[in-house]
Amino acid sequence: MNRRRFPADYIAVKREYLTGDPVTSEMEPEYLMVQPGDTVKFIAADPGHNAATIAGMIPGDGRKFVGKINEEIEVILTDAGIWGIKCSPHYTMGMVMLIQVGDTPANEADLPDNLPDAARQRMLDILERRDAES
Ligand SMILES: [Cu+2]
Repeated sequence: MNRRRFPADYIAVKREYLTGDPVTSEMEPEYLMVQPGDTVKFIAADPGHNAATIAGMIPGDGRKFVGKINEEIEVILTDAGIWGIKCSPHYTMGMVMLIQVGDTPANEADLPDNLPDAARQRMLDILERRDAES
């Protein structure tokens, strides 16, 4: 198992426009591994986005957070488990990421049933890419 661990301040939110293709929205990195109590900073690398927790994807006694659009926020991820993060305006387009807090990798069972289709698909893709890299 050789998963990359990103420094907490690496995380960024961006949106890419591909000529001739539908708009794609993504967060980078899409899968982040940290330890309980680590601080994660969400950087507004491109205007028009935010970072917020996804209901049903906050482990343990973790607290939800909702950044304002273009706001750079720092949050302490207290509880081990899989945190689901979304960009609120582009959630239904699948602009999401996963944060693994602690040593247990995310798997499909961590995804709630009520996710928007594009968000669920993006998360499944994220897990597949992560597995391909390990
Ligand atoms: Cu967005």
